Amino acid sequence: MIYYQVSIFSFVLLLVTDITSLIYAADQKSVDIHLEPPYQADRSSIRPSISHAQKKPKPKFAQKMHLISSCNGSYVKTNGTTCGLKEIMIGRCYEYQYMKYQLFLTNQSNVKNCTQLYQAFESAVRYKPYCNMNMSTYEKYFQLALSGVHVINRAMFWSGTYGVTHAYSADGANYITLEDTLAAAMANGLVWCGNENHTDGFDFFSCPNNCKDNRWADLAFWGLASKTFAQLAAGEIYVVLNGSHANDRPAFRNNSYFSDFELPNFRRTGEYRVTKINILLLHSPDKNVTEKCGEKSLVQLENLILAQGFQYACKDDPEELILIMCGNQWKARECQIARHVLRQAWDKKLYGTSLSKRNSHSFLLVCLTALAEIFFLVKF
Ligand code: N1C
Repeated sequence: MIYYQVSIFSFVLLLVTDITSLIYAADQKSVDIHLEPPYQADRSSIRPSISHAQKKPKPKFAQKMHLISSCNGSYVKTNGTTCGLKEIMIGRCYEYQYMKYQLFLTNQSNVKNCTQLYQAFESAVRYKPYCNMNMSTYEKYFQLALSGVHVINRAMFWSGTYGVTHAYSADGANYITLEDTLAAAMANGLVWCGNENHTDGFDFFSCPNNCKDNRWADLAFWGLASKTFAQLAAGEIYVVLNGSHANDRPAFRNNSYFSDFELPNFRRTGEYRVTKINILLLHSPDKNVTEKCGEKSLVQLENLILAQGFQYACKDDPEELILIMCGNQWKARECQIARHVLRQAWDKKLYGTSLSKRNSHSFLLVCLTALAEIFFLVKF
């Protein structure tokens, strides 16, 4: 009888342990950091656009919606200009200057007039057909927003590593990415397009995001943003690339924003020239390594960089970036040892001794209980 009770107790114990670890595993999955950029409605890819024949026809109710503004108090999700575009952009400009970077405490002369900035943006786009845009459409806006700005030794570029790079740059606290500049922060994640027939001058229902006859329209804002940011970078700069792309996609590829708008625009002369380009090549936990420093597309990139007269360095997986990758994928095979060593170091910091041994004892106890259970179930 006692054996029977012991078996039932052990069985329940194991079941509870199992369920807890399942819940825990599910929790972990939901917070994975991804190397790829998240979906961004505002930035068109440089890759060949989808042919118009492939596009789905608009549903009928959509045609009617076009007649009314979706921003009349009752919010309706559309593919058009973001409701409150003006207020959001001006608000972000104030927040950026007076809260985030606290410019009022430092360089007074560099504070921008937010209303004037928004007006430069608006006059480039309002009442203007989206597909007529080109790479000079937003020139005035970028000139105003970024005049007098130089990013020295802290500019960070990336390709195929959006999540990790932005976790690492930490909103400009460690490094500065394009999104950490005022010009890009004001527009990041927003959608807009002009419409000459609409009373507001914006189309709040639908914005095209690929113009069949003018690829520059899709690149007008973010292409120029990338180019301008590259021109502001000075000293040593950092580029985070992905060396574990699937389908043989190279870490450095033609037709990317980085290759088309950033690399050709780094300054080679003058006080604010770029001196050295540091490549940080990442390999995602649990994914295959497709390229390392000194291989394939990295050789091509090195040659381009040296030909432009910059120094070149490449490092595979700097430790601080491994920690960021493992931070949210710590179940990955490559992260297990790091996790164990960290636990020991932290236990030592907290308790002056490692608890890991104690943890492994309790694990042993669970295993023994399980064995005992099997033994008694078989026997009785
Ligand atoms: O085409 P990519 O990378 O080489 O572009 C990355 C490069 C960065 O250095 C940024 O300065 O260009 C800039 N940039 C962005 O800041 C950005 N945010 C979001 C380029 N693209 C950006 N996105 C979206 O990611 C956009 O939709 C575009 O198509 C992808 C490009 O990502 P990529 O191929 O990884």
